[in-house]
Order: sequence, then structure tokens, then C-alpha cells
Amino acid sequence: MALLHPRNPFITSIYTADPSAHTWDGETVYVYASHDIDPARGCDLMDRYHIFSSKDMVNWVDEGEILSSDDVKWGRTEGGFMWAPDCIYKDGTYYFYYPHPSETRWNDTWKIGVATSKYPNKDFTDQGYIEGLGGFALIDPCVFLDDDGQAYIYVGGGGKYLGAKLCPDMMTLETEAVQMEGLHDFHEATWVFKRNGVYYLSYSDNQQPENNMRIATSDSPLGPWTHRGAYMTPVGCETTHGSVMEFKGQWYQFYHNQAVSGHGTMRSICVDKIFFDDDGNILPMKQTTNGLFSYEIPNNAIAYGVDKFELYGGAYLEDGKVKGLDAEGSGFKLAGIEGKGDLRATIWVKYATQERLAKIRLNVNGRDESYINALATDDITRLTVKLKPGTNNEVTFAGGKGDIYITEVLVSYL
Ligand code: FUB
Repeated sequence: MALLHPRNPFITSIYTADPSAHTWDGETVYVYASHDIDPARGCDLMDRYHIFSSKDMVNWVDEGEILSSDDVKWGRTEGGFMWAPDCIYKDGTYYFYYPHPSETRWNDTWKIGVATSKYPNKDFTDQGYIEGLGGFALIDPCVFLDDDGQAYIYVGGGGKYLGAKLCPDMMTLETEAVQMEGLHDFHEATWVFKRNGVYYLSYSDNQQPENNMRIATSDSPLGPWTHRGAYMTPVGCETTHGSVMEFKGQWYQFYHNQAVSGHGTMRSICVDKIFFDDDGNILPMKQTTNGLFSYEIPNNAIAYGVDKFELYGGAYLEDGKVKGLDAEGSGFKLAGIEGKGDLRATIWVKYATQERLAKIRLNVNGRDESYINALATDDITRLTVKLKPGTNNEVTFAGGKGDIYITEVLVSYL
């Protein structure tokens, strides 16, 4: 997988927030996001949900608008307020859940609407809202389908965080929605997933001026939950909201920030890899600004980030590969690499080349580490190097011999 081009935010065409990411077939990722309208008036004007899809987490397709407040007959006449949605697939139907107020007095009248389709990415029709679920500040629906086919719905806001079983029609509550136990400093943005038989619930907290993302676990989908702490620091935006999913064996955190607009209610969706330790704890997540760094953890190593990526000379990006590295004075630089005390750092380079004995010079903090060879039997070559403590380490690749295309670079620690 080629990851070498700016990736976060990965949708920049329109402002998007609150990404709910799913794969229904293991081959395509669908992100059901809310849509910040430019210019924004707080979150009041949010409307017109779009879906985004990808087969490789790098190239994204805008599948278009699937639902707007105009389509919601029971909604407030003024429209807007189409906030964080979710979607679930069951028995041939895609159910799209979204919070929307039914009256002008919007914050007292939230309801959870349901639209359905036979397709994951189009033709959604509103079916009304879930009776018995809603009211003051009750937003951010999340629906979780357990392995036994039982579906659960979660909503939260305004000091409440409720969970309930859904009936097979996916629109009726089978059990009353009750407050879940064990969450610490809950604010909003509930997301539930299961990994190795453990239920995880992520949510944003009330830290000011910006929220952390916290995680809790349970052996039951409705808790009680055990709070495991904050794993994602604020995103540089007044809201924190995200989803966690596994795709092709790798776990990902989707979230939003305001990197494009600089404005807290004109947000843009992002994705980064996340990892778990042997006890099932999520490791602190690192938000990246480019897709260069891949959080793969070889064996027992711990992977950390690369913050900056810069091409120079005749080096250029094409099809997710850095090319032109054999031109005089061409190369690329990685900066912001963290030195971890006594831990040794290994630079992993994934490459493609048609040429025998292709190679490229590696330079670490101004020290020539000589050529690293692209002649391993697989397509990865690596070198363990010394880094300085702190995050001001720089690595450059330059002086390529032969047609060597770099597709991925990562740093791990031994
Ligand atoms: O996007 C509108 C609201 O902001 C969401 O429903 C909250 O979770 C926060 O992200």
C-alpha cells in the first residue's frame, strides 16, 4: 500500500465532520460523515450528508449526497442540524441513523431518524424516527451489531449516555434506553466496537477548551464499562468525534480537525492507524498530517511518528510513490522523528524498482549512513540508526542509484 502523499485531512473538497467508518465486505471502506456548511453558523446549518469510499484508505471517492433535512418530513421546518450520523448493514438493508430536531426549539427536541437503502452509498429514504429515544441534547447515535445478530443503539449528550437493544426491525427499542455505568467525564461522540471478544466504547470528554477521546471496555455491549483513560489528545478543534474500525487486519481511528479552515465548525475528516498492546489497551494515538508514516509495528517494536515530509530537487510524487530520486540533487526529508532514549530506531523503507542493485543514500541528522540497498528478496529494506533524544531528528533519502520508487517509510523502536 502506497501511503506517500498528504493524507490528513483526506477530504478537502467540502467540510466534513463526525466520520463513522465501516466496511461491509472487507474490500471497501465507507465513511458516513456529517457536512459542515461554509460559511458556518455554529453547527446550526449542518446538512446534506455525503458518503466517502475507498478501497485502499488513500484514494477516496465522494459518493455524493445521501440525505438532507429537506427529505425529513418530521424535522424542524427550518432545516439544518443534521449532526453526527452512523450506519449499519443488516439482512440486505443499510440503516442510516442521524440526529435531528423535530422543532424550532432544537436542543430540546432531538430525535434519532432512520433512513434505509439497499445500497451502502445511495438511494436512502427516510423512515421516520425511533420512538422513545430523544429529547434534550441526545445526539450522536451509534449502532453496534453483535456477532449473534443483536443490534444495540447508543446516544449521548447533555450529561446522558444511553444504550438500548434494538428490535430486528432496527427502528424500535427492544429495551428502554438506560444510562450506562462506568464512563468517566462523558461528553458526546459514542462509538462502540468489538475486538477479541471485548467491547470498546470510545467517546469525547469535557476537557476545555478542547476534548480528549477516551476509551472504556466491557464484557457486555451495554456495560457496565471500565474506564481505560484518554488515548487521543485534542484535535485542535472545539469538538472531538471519531470512529474506530478494522480494515484488512489494521485498526484505524477516524476523526476530524479544523486543519483546512482554521475554524471549529468547518471541519475536515482524517484517519490514522491505531494499535493495541497485548492486554488489549489502545496505545496513545498519534495524529499525522501526511500519510508517509505508517504505524506498523514489526514484532515487539513500538512505532512513533514522522511529522514532516518534504520533497526536494527533482523528486516528485506519482501514484503514491516518490520518484525522481536518481536525479542530481533530488531527495526527500522526514522531520520531527522522535528519539526514544535508549531505544534503537529502525528506518523501514518500502520500495519498488525494476533495476538490479538499486540503492539510495540514507542520511540521519547530517550523518551519512551510506547506501541502503533495495535488493532484499522482499520489497522492504531497513537500517537501525542512532537518533537524538527529543523530536528534532531528521532523516533524508537522496542520491538514488537506479530507478527506485519509495512507497512507504516508517520508524520503529527496538
Ligand atoms: O457535528 C455536530 C456535533 O459536533 C456532533 O454531533 C458532535 O459530536 C460534535 O462533533
